Amino acid sequence: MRFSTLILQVLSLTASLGSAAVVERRQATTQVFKFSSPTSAEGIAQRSNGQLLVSFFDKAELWTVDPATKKASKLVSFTGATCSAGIVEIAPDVFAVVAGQFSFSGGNKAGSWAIWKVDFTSGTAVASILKAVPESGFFNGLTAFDNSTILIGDASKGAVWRMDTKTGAYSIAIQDALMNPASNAGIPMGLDGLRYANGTVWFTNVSKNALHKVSVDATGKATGSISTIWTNTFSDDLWVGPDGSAYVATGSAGKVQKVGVDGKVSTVASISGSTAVVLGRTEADKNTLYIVTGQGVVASVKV
Ligand SMILES: *[C@@H]1O[C@H](CO)[C@@H](O)[C@H](O)[C@H]1NC(C)=O
Ligand SMILES: *[C@@H]1O[C@H](CO)[C@@H](O)[C@H](O)[C@H]1NC(C)=O
Ligand SMILES: CC(=O)N[C@H]1CO[C@H](CO)[C@@H](O)[C@@H]1O
Repeated sequence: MRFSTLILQVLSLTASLGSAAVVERRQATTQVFKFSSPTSAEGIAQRSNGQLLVSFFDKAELWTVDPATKKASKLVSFTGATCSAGIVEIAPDVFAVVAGQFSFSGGNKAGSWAIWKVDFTSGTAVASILKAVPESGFFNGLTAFDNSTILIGDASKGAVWRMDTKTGAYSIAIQDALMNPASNAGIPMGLDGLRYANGTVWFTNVSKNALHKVSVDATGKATGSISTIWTNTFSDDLWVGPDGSAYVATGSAGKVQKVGVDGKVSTVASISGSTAVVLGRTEADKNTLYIVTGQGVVASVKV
């Protein structure tokens, strides 16, 4: 997500003041593609065939980017929505995508958010609404939980919803003050990045420069207290790799941070405005981290 210039300045000042303890091992990234319109890339996922999927904060569209040919094309316009966000695979080559009504000029429309289904199994992208959620505040993050459940981050309610991907049944799994927007947030967003892996829910608070994690049970409810990894670096969406390392997009902080299995934080890429990351899933790119930015860049870096 992208904040106003004033907020960005404040956040990058905070980030630069707070990053002294971080191990610096940043690498330049390689540009895969650059969007000119829409531009605020917000979510990224990869299909099993290697094609990337990209969503946009400034437009409710899903695009595909081929990392080999460096070409992109639009797959879906989510009708009735102006903004799209988290993307996650819910069955082989079937993806769920967050879409709803937000714009930088008009703000967020609570209750407008839905989870869409984009099904590639027929050979083309077929989009339909999986479930509209009238109780939604401001959906953004999205992660797989088990093979029939997703978790959805609600940035204004400060909550994680769980949804059954077969029935669309949903309820709040976790709600905590650490997920609330800061009282002075330029856009009323708290919980932004959301990723479940191996019994742990990782989340960021985008208006509080914070990364947290919490252990959860089989229903997605927290089983212990929430722990804090940092509170000094602007934090957007994140990915957790197969070895348990987390990779976090840090927007105006200008880098992608890795939280190793040992808890050590290091910098794996230098890039401005990163909003989301995903680790490649094919044999050829399993060590490649793909990054999207609020300026329309899709980039890659070896990790
Ligand atoms: C889904 O998970 C359940 C329990 O973990 C398992 O029994 C079932 O086989 C899985 N179904 C699919 C389609 O993977
Ligand atoms: C998963 O969690 C268990 C228990 O906390 C831990 O021992 C294991 O190393 C973790 N595996 C990964 C891949 O993170
Ligand atoms: C500005 C703000 O609200 N900061 C909070 C961020 O979250 C940490 C805990 O993760 C709090 O200690 C800070 O007060």
